[in-house]
Amino acid sequence: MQRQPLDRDQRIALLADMLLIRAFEERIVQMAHEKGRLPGMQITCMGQEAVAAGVVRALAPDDVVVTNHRSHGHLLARGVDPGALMAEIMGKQDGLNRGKSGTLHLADPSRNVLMTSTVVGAAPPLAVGAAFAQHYRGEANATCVFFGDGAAAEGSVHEAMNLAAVWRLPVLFVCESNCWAGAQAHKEHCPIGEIARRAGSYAMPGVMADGNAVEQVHDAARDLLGHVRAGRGPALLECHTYRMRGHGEHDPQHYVDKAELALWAERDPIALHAEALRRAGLLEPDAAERLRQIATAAVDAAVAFADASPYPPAAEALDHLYVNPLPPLAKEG
Ligand SMILES: Cc1ncc(C[n+]2csc(CCOP(=O)(O)OP(=O)(O)O)c2C)c(N)n1
Ligand SMILES: [Mg+2]
Repeated sequence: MQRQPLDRDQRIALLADMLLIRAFEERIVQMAHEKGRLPGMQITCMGQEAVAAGVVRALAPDDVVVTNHRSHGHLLARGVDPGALMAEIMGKQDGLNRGKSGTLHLADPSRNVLMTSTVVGAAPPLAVGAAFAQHYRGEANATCVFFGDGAAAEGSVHEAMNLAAVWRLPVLFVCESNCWAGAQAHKEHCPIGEIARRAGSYAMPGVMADGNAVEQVHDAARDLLGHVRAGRGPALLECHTYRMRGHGEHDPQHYVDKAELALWAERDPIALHAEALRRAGLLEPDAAERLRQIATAAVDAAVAFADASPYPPAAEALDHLYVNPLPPLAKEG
């Protein structure tokens, strides 16, 4: 397939996206360890930025995104406002979901981010439903769903792939193979190295990409979306990457081999892409640092916005939970 190469601006935009995600997640890590600063569990995608940036930049605005518990990168790449995201993570009133989601159940209908499901393996069946709606309405767009290598062992994921294939639904399944599912290494929950090979069981294309090489991820996603949009059914993209932090910030990852972590640190997706751009003569020596400062300033502004937002009033606790709320129950007696 003849593919249009990315231009300079697109290649730099991938770097800027990854830098914003990294700056945001670094701040989450910092705040998660400040007592009382953030409520609940904090799960970051540090090290996996190339998957979010590469896949999401290949999507069209009308495409639907469904994601999982490790979702901040997907949302930021999709253009979700960092201030609204930070306020939501803090449980504030001006948060993306009025403080009712926190970090784990995020949605942004204005950007077609349908849902974040923290139930492992629940996102793919939801994506099949969204894709069924697209297909039924005769729309030309697709649904992209992110899930982990651990989730790929859940029955629901295979039912979703099977049904999407039988009905030729426009779903791009994206498996972020980050070598871990909680404290379980890949080989403890998966007998084959490449999850992408399972696509063959559902007669769909399955592609394995280097998940730390943002342009490779982007090109693979774009090619597979071409297949999906042509009405030829779903596709599976597996991105091989590494979870650089514990499962969440409560997890000191004592079970992780330090040498393995160091090896992956050398394959940092941001440094790799910046170096590729420099070698191609597209990035001046201090340009990456300037982009990093812009990302840090955006995160500073997001934190200031979130800090200034109040907590939602208790009286609103049951509001805004449903698109079409049920009528209030009639009082007895
Ligand atoms: C149905 C279900 N089982 C277990 C959990 C607890 N849990 C949350 S994340 C996780 C690991 C998921 O691993 P993976 O799918 O590889 O995603 P990753 O965390 O590596 O991004 C587990 C077991 C859950 N949230 N839902
Ligand atoms: Mg995983």
